[in-house]
Amino acid sequence: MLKKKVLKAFNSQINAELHSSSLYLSMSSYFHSLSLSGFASWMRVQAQEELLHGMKFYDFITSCGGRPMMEAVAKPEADWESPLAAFEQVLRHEEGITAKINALMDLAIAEQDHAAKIFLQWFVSEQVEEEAAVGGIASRLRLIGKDSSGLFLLDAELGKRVFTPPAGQAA
Ligand code: OFO
Repeated sequence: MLKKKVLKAFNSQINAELHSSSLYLSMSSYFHSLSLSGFASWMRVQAQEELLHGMKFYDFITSCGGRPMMEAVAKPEADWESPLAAFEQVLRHEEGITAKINALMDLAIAEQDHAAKIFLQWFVSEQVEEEAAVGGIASRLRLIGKDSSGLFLLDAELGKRVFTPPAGQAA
């Protein structure tokens, strides 16, 4: 059984993950509008992963006998000044998500909720990977600058990313 405070915080995290998914899908659409199909595909995969993150919280709440509650998802931006500006926003966004996950872990520790701590451990590691991946792409975009051939090479590379749903899930 989840404690009230943990249930409330986990419900808010579902909303944060759905907002991340919506933001990245909006970025995917932005990249499509620039004919950068590899970037668009990378962002679409990212959006699918965020939806899965939200579902992980949803499923954890129900498996603990709680009821997930949906809230309005904040409207994402639709346009960015450049691919670099979009990735810089993703990095800031993910740093904010990391802070939220850390706050959830602090709460689970304070409430002595061991199941929640084990559940959150996956997200702690995932955030390290996400910040590294996004920070790496932002750095490369800075190096590329206005060199369009560099941008198209990176686009081809990012287009290779595929979404692999975990066994038994088809988000
Ligand atoms: Fe981008 O990560 Fe979810 O939690």
